[in-house]
Amino acid sequence: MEFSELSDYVLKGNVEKTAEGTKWMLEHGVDPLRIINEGLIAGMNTVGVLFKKGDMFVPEVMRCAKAMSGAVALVKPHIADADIPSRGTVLMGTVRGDLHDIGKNLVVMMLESQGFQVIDLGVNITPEQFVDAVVKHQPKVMGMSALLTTTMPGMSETIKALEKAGLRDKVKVMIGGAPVTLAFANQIGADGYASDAGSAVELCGRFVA
Ligand code: B1M
Repeated sequence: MEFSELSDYVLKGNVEKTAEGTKWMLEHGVDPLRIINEGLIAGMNTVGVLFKKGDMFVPEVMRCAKAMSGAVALVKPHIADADIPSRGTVLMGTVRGDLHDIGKNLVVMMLESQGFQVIDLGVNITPEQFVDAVVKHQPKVMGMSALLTTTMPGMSETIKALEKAGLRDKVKVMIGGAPVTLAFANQIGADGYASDAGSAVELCGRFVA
């Protein structure tokens, strides 16, 4: 089984074959991170290209997302290390109006595997919900994900809401998602930007050091 075959199963939205291929790779000792990066994410990247060109439509993309999420759930136990002492709490959510959660879920999984306690608020999270959760959980880091250019302003609004609530200096703000850049993070006053799940873990590590 090659990574390209696994990518192809994701691209075809074949939930069963993606799961079977992932299990096969795990059983044959393939590095779980390579399964995610070179198999599953590679497949989703091609989905993105075809979706943009109008060669794939929302129902098909949803099936691909289902195949990917199912496979990520299979990989998760092979990455998590329950014995690592807690490095602090990270709050995570996808911003208001945005339902994309595959990337966020990968970041959550990687953070948990590296000893962070993660409170995942889910998707479509309003600035008020982020602020309430910061009050309730007092995390060291608050992470916001956005996949749509139209929902990115929700990140800036959430930072303003934190300022208004007098909480801005109590929590580090990390942002990410395909359309997000370091320049945007600087522009809206976030503390950091991560381009992928591994960088998000590194950034959180620096925040809590
Ligand atoms: Co959507 N979608 N989608 N979609 N979708 C995009 C984002 C799009 C780029 C596709 C395209 O046109 N090429 C486009 C956005 C265009 C734009 O904004 N300019 C788009 C669109 C238009 C839409 C709809 C509007 C389509 C419609 O209805 N007409 C609609 C919007 C729904 C909504 O949110 N309100 C929509 C819906 C959907 C589905 C539901 C079908 C599905 C989502 C399923 C789900 O998430 N449960 C979907 C998908 C799957 C995609 C693409 C194809 C793939 C996204 C993905 O999962 N990538 C996407 C195309 C693309 O991104 N190229 C697309 C894999 C994932 C591992 O990568 O999410 O980037 P990513 O996460 C990475 C990094 O970005 C980073 O780490 C992750 C791991 O490496 N990261 C962080 C992410 N969050 C982070 C947070 C951090 C740090 C790092 O700190 C807090």
